Amino acid sequence: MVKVTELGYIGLHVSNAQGWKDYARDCVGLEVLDEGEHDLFYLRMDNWHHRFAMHVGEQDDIAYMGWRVGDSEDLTDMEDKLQAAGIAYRVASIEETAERRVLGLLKLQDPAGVPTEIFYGPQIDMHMPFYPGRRMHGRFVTGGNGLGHCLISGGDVKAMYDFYKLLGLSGSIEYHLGTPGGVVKPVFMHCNDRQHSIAFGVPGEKLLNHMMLEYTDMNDLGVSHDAVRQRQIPVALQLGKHANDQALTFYSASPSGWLMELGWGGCIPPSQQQYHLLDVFGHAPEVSGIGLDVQL
Ligand code: MBD
Ligand code: FE
Repeated sequence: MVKVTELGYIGLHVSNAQGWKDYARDCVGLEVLDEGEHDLFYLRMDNWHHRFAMHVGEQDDIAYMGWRVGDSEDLTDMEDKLQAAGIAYRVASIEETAERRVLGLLKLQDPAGVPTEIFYGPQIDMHMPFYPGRRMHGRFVTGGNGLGHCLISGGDVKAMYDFYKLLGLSGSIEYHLGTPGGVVKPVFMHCNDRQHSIAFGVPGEKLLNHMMLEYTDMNDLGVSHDAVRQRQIPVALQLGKHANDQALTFYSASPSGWLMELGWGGCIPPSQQQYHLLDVFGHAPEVSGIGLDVQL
C-alpha cells in the first residue's frame, strides 16, 4: 500500500512580507527567494526550489501542506486509496502542478480543513545550492525526513487520525498534558525517520499552532535563540527537551502570530508507542496567550 514519504512543502498566508523576509533570514537562517511574483515569494532550506511558498495577503495561517509520494504510480495508487475510502479529491491542472513546481499533484482537504496536497517529483535546483540567510554552522535537517513538523488545531481527533493513517502516517497519543482548559491528548504521527511530521489535538484559533524546523548543529539553535532574544520576540516556551522526539527546542512568535519551534537533536520514531506527562526538562512557560499554554 502506498504511503506518503515526507512533508515536502508548505504554503503560508502571510500579511507582513518584509517582516517575514527579515525574520526568515536573520532569526531562522532560511534563504529568501523572490522571483518578482507580486504576491508570492519563497523560503528555501535545502536544494529544493522552495520548501515554503509565502502567499502575501490579509491572512496569517497555513495555506496548504504538501505530502510527497515516490512517483507517478504511487500517486495513482494514492488516488485508488482515496476513492476506496470515499475521500473527495481532484487531480490538479497542468497550471496548478507547474505552480507548485512538481510533476504530479492531487488536491484534497484534511478533517481540520487544511488544504492538503499529495505530489510526486519536486523541482530540485542543484545549480542553486542552498545559501543560508545568515552564517550557519550546519544545515537544516531535511533529506528524506521532510521540512519539519506542524501542529494543526481543529478537526475531530479520530477523523484526523484516520485521514493521516490513510495517507500512510503512523503514531498515537504521545502526551496527556495539563492546560488551563483541562487535559489535552495530542496525537503525533510520522512517515519517515523524523519522529513526527504532524501533530494535532490541541485547540486553537488558527489552523496552524506551530511549525518546527530542526538544525543539524546545536550552535545554530543557539544563534537563533540569541537573535530572537535580541529582538525581544515573545517566547511562549523557553528552551527545553521534549520527551517524545528528544529535541531541544524553544517556541517564539513568528511574524504571523503562530509559533515557530526551532530545535536540534530529534530522534527517530519509536518502534512501539508510548506516552508522557511531562518533558525531560525545560520548556518553562514565559508568555501566555500566544498559542501554547501547556504544562510541559
Ligand atoms: C513537540 O514537537 C511539541 O510541539 C509538543 C507540544 C510536544 C512534544 C513535541
Ligand atoms: Fe512541536
